[in-house]
Amino acid sequence: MVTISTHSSWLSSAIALLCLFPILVKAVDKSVFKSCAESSFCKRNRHYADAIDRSQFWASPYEVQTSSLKYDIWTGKLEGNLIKNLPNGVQEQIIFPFELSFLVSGNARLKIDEERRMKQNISIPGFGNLNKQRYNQAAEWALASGAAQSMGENVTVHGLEDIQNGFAQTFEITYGPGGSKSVVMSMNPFKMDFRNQGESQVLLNSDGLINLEHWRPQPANDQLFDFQLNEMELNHDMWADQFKGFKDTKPRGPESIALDITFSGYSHVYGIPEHSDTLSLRQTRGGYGNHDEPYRLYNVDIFEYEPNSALPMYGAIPFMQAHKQESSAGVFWINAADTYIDIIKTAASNEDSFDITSASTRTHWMSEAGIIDLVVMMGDTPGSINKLYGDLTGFTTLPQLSAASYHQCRWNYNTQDDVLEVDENFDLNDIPYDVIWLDIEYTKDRSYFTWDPATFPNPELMMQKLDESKRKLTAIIDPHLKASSRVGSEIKAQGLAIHDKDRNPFLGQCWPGDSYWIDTTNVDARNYWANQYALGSEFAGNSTNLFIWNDMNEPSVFHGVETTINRDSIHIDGWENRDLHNLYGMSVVNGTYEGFIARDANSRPFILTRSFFAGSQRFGAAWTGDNVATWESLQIATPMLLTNGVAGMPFMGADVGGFFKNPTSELLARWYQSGTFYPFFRAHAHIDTKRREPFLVAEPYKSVIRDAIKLRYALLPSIYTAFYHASVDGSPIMMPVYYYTPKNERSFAIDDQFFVGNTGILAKPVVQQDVDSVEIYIPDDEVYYDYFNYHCYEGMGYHSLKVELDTIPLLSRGGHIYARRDRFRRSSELMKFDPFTLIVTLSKSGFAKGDLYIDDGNSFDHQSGDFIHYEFTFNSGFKKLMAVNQNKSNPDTHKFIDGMANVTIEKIIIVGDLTPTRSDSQVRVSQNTESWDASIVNKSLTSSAHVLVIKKPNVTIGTDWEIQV
Ligand code: NBV
Repeated sequence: MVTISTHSSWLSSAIALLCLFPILVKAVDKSVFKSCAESSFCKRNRHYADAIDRSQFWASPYEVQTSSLKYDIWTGKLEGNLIKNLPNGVQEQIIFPFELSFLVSGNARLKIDEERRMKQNISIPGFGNLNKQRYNQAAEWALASGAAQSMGENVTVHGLEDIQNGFAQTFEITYGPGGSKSVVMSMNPFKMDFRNQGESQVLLNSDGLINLEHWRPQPANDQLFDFQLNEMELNHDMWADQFKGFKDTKPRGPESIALDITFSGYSHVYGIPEHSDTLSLRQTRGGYGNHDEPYRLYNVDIFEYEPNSALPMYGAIPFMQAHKQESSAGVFWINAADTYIDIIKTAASNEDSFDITSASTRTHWMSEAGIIDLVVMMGDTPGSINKLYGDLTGFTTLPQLSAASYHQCRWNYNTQDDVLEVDENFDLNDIPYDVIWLDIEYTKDRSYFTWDPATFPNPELMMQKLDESKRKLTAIIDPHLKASSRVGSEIKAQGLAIHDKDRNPFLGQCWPGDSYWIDTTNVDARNYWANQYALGSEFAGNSTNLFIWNDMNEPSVFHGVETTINRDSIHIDGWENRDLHNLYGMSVVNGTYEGFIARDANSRPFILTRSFFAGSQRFGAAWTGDNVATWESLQIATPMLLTNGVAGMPFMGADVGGFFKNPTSELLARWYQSGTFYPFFRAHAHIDTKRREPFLVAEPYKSVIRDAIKLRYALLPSIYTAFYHASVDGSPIMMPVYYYTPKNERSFAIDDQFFVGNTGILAKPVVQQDVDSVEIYIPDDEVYYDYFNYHCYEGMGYHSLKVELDTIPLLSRGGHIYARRDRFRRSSELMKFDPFTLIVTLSKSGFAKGDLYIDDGNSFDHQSGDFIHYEFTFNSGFKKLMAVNQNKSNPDTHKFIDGMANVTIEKIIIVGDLTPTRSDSQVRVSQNTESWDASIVNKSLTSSAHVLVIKKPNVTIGTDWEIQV
């Protein structure tokens, strides 16, 4: 037993907490969040779309000023002005300078700003030190460094002189490898048509919905008619907003930007997380099965959210992918302000569409502030779009191996004895886990960067104990800082807090009571924040196995408007929160990441965040927030995680078991069976729920949960390999079915099953109560084998699988090779030198391939070459299994590679129709100029699948080898 002394003041604080926040256990109240009609800029822009009278001769009032066009052959950049024509009688022309550039990655980027605000030639009476420009820094946050470099190579402009001489209305720029991509620009009205191999893919302003609300002086009386409005524009709440008694002063007046983006010929679009909704996005203008509200991106604290909703959530990634049989496309809308997106699908015959020849998806993007800054991506497959998006915003950080393992959390483990007792119980019950978590109650009075001395008198000792089984601890740190605490007073005194509109530090309510919020968009505040994690500090002690969880970073503000901070609150450089709201959460995590790197530059940080933006994948994992212990919540988690994978942020999970309420044992067990495939696999529970650690659950559920967790550990080498792929090419880890079958239209909307990276393992976890069978969809003509008993399934379409409580419907697609570790220990690090098992599932033609990536699982040494990356192939003709290490570099450090020299492959399982060529009992193994025999155990486990097991081939990990069967 554990013998550290503790007190139990947590109980009284828990009771106090429940009395203080009874609202936390109610269902989501949708009226807390603005609908489009309640959000003035959305209302104005939707009105714009509806008010266009297409029966008349109508054209968008935005045209390109042909005389302004300038192309620079050295940078491949086109610059010019877009002119907004005002109604008859108003002489003034409003100028929006634009820039079209072609990036090294092969993407095209369009930026449109407003001349007058760029020159800061506007007055904001009473708000002198507010920034007068449109916010133009979202890209600096979202893009990986250097990603936006443009280049002239491969870029050719055709027909620009004809435009300038007035002989033509359109001209074309070709770009990309071999000039395969192009964009056709129309002058009046302004339109752009992005083409791949000559075919239109992405159209801008083909519906004429571009609307850039230009600066104008505030009229003395708001009700006065604004002569600067075109007939489609609505004069509605331009200078102030009221919502639920909250007043939003809008000192800079109307400044929204909107644009229609059509995916020509595409009937499926994906992405724009975070929403609790299907993978293939729905239409948003009403109709059966559709939403009647646009999807909204605005980071809020939406606890107990409901499935199938377009409501905003904790994170926002303004990236949309479109896919059809022949190709894929993507658009990244680099804007961090409140954003609504309408989606309309157009049938082939719809005459309303301009340039659209077949079924298409028309989208309408509306942001409250900022500039238009968007990147268009075109490729052959959905994976190629992930690569292009990752080239821009960065790829998923390769996590520590423990972070990819199983995490045990609850609100709260109350004392350090409690932590160590849970730790011990995992061992006593033979259940592996890697990371235990502490929620807010470990702090002294909810002051972050402190430990409550009554309950955690010796955190370093606790950390040491955990380290004995190579386990880690993650502690929560939120960005609201108790006003009277050390950090609270320091950020106030040093001017590092977010300020209110009157320039006082924004004082609001959160867990600690009166709180300030650190303004991590300010580099000084970020440095301050990073320093708090330093080793030797009062908080971190000397524990390098301490990780961090940044919660409530939307930011969540108790009693705040829409659960968050006022839009007119002020960040560094006079930017309003309205300008950058959606990236604030990422800025907090960015600071934490910097703190980790300062703590130990050669240890990979692990940070969990609730709020995220495009680019957050570079810093760590996220999860889907406060779900509920219901079957519906379990069901919707899969499409939500798939969506995040499509949108470049695959390191994501959902609270296993459901955060609010108590799950039944069946629901809990089923949730673990799903969760074992979540890239971020963590059980979590509200303070108000019953304890439900796996070892507490009654049989047979306990064994089912143990098996699910062990499956994660067995597959960890393959899951880690999937993380590796995500970290170099953006591949989703939980992979949507259509990524495997991009030509099979029936697979495009499937979101209740998925593949595990490139292993070919197809999972359809049970997410319904009390079922005895599931229908699993086989999306191609390949053979599939049951993962557990190798039974064969063939034929495209649905197949019925019998399920018991302990069944996870799991098939292995023919044609793949993946690795497992079949011995279990207490944590992933203890398995480091254990042997591997390889599974080879033969395709119908007798072929298979796959890979295995391994490194030390915690340092950055892999970046200087200390890793092993095997590529395996099984050749049907020669019946030869070959393993070739792709890492041909001569690494600076070989600590890891050297350490693997005695690690072996202990078993190879070849599934499929195979007759050995040499003998029925032996195979020939070759490695490092030596050859030897290994024995075969030939088993046909079921009548429909053949399995050949090679025992102890004894090849070691590191150099190439081959086995002749
Ligand atoms: O810190 C307490 C919780 C946390 O357990 C949960 O995971 C977060 O999403 N936190 C929210 C604050 C309030 C929850 C009602």
